[in-house]
Formats: sequence, C-alpha cells, structure tokens
Amino acid sequence: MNSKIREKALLVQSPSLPDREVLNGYIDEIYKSRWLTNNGHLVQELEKKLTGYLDVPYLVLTANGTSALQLALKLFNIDKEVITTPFTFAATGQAIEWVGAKPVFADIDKRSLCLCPKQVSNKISPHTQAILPVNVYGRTAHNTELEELARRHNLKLIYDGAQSFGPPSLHQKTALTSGDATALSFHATKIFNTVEGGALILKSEEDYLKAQSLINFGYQDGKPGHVGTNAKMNEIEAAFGLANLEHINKEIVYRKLLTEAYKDQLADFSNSNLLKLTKSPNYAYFPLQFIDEQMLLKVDQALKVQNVFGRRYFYPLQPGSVADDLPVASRVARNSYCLPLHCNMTKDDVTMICDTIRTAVLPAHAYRAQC
Ligand code: T4K
Repeated sequence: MNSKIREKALLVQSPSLPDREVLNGYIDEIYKSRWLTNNGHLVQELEKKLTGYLDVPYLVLTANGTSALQLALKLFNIDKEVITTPFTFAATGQAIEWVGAKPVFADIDKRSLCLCPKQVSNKISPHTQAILPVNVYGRTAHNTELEELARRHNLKLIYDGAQSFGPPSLHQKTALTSGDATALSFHATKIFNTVEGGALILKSEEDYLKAQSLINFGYQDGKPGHVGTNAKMNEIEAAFGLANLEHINKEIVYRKLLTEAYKDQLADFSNSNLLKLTKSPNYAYFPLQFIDEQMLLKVDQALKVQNVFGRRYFYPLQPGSVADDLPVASRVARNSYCLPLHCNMTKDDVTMICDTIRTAVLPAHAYRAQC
C-alpha cells in the first residue's frame, strides 16, 4: 500500500473550474454590457446551449437546485401531500415543506435505489397531489411505471434530477424528460457547475413561460401577475456555466476513466458480498454499498488516516421518515458510501484509495471466510 500520506485532503467532490481565458472572455462581455442579472444575455445564451446539449424541450435557469424544485411545486400548485423517497439529500423534503406541502415517504427499490412504484402506489391518498422521485447518483428507474401511476391517479410527476446532469448518450432516453418536470442542480460540487445554480426542465411552452415569470416575482410582460419569488441565475454564474460547458465532455470522459480504474481495482471484491459497486451512469459519483455499517465505518476511518474523505450520501434518512416503515431505504442508507470522484484527482489516487479499502476490508474477509 502507498505508505506516503497525502498532504492535501482528497475530498469526495471538488469543483471543476473553467479555463481562465475563456471565463475572462465572458466577464469582458459583462463589463461591456454592465448587465448583471434579470435574464441577461449570458443567462439566455446558457439556457439555449443547455437546452440543446441536454436535448430537452424547455429549460429555465434558476438560482440553485432547491429553488428549481420549489419552482416546480409552485408551478403545479402543490400544497398537500407529495410522495417521495427518504433516501435523498435534505433539499428534497425541505423543498416540499417550503411550499407548505407534506412529504409522504415511500420505500425504495433495492436494485435501483430509486422510489419503488409499488410502495408509491400503497401511499396514495385523497390528499396526494404529486410524486417526486429522485434520480439517485444519476440513476433513472421505473419511469414508465411512475408515469402510468401518475396518469391513473391524476398526479403530477416531478423529478429531483439534481444529480443527473448529462447528455442523452449517458442516460436512458427519457432520463431528463419523464413526467412533468425535472429539477437539476449546478452546485459547485456537481459534474457541471455554475458555482450555485440549477434549472427546471419542462415539457410545454405554457409551463416554461409561467416558470420564467415565477422566478422573477411573478412578473408578466413587465407587470406584476401572480405571487412569485426571486430565483434567478445571474450573469456571473452564467459566465461560469458557459465557460464550464466548453469542457464538459472532457470532464465526463475523465470521470469515466477514473470510474473504470476504480472498477478494475475493486474487481477482486466482485465475488464477495463485502461491498458492491453501484452504477452512476453519468459518472456523478462513485458509490459503494458495504455489507454492513461496521464495514463502512472501518473503511471511512482507514481513508481518513490517508487524508481521504468519502461521504455517506445519503445518511441519515430524511427527517420525518420512519425507518421501520422503510426497511430497504434504512439498510441502503446505513451501508452506502461515495468515494472521491472528480477532475482534481488522478488514477494514482484511485489506486491508493483501493489499496486502503482492501487493507481495511480483507482482515474481516479472512475472518468471515473461516467462520
Ligand atoms: N436534490 C438532491 C438529490 C441533491 O443532491 C441536491 C444537492 C439538491 C437536491 C439541491 O441542489 P442545490 O440547491 O444544492 O443546488 C453537497 C452540495 O452542497 C449539494 O448541492 C448536493 N446536493 C449534495 C449531495 O452535496 P454537502 O452538505 O455534502 O456539501 P459540502 O459543503 O460538505 O461539500 C461536499 C464536498 O465538496 C466536501 O468534501 C467539500 C467539497 N467542496 C465543496 C464546495 C462547496 C469543495 O471542494 N469546494 C466547494 O466549493 O452538500
């Protein structure tokens, strides 16, 4: 094993920064125009480019992924019950509560780690207005069944796709266009970032225009219309996004290369049940599921000694969810762990991490084999 401990901490995520010259070009435009926000030229350009790159019908840029979720819920007048997953980041449940609705948690499917349609079906009540699945680690699952369920019960289907940025070639065809809306996050720690930022993908021009108005105080044609908010992206963030978009394909290829290196080096675990690799189709994360929490904590500790910091995405379950009712999500949350994956690390880092994991896990493996 690599005996030299890293001087600089290796974190689970690390932002991709744009080329300075490219960024400066966009910043120069801002200086010339003196236009900083309120649907400026660069926001419009980024919106157009992302709509094409992601191949989606309509896309509205927002201040962050959380505001994109809130916007979707407001757009469809959701204020009662929303069925969602307990295995997600804090923002999902909080966005639901923020608009005055109640999150109702249904269990996840043990293979996809996403909302299980059968469990959703069991939770539908006369108060249910929407289903809100999360594309965990960029995974998309059960879209056809969820669309069918939503149609049958006249519910809105809003996806939390904060982790699922990527062109159609990386996903199932309808990854970002299933249901009524999909919220994306462009936070600093995401594959594609605008520092803070997000977007809402929509299906119709009517929804698009209403969303544009809602993020700008409900203004329509320059006049107040309905109650809105301020959830606009600004020109500096759009400049960052436009510059980052220029190297996004390279970023994805590099993440793929690191993912392959992890897979190769952890292949010797493939026949053991000690840890399982979980696919992140857009290379957003490198998630593992350990056999139990004890093993996870042991590896986490061993990595920390090497100055490496993985993360338990997502632990604990969403507040308000009751673990006993959600056995699959509880187990998955206890045992899931993301290793570092980003453009500021190398294949040698992957080797060091895998060696550390092997050393931490194998004594337990030998012990189990004897029993
Ligand atoms: N839905 C889902 C399913 C989500 O995953 C998220 C966000 C949302 C909704 C909401 O989208 P946003 O409103 O955030 O756009 C991080 C991100 O802050 C959060 O955006 C993301 N999910 C979540 C999965 O991860 P934390 O609490 O883990 O962040 P933090 O500050 O601990 O950073 C994570 C790692 O990245 C650390 O090792 C430090 C490193 N880092 C962080 C920042 C901000 C850097 O190296 N540089 C940086 O600039 O939530």
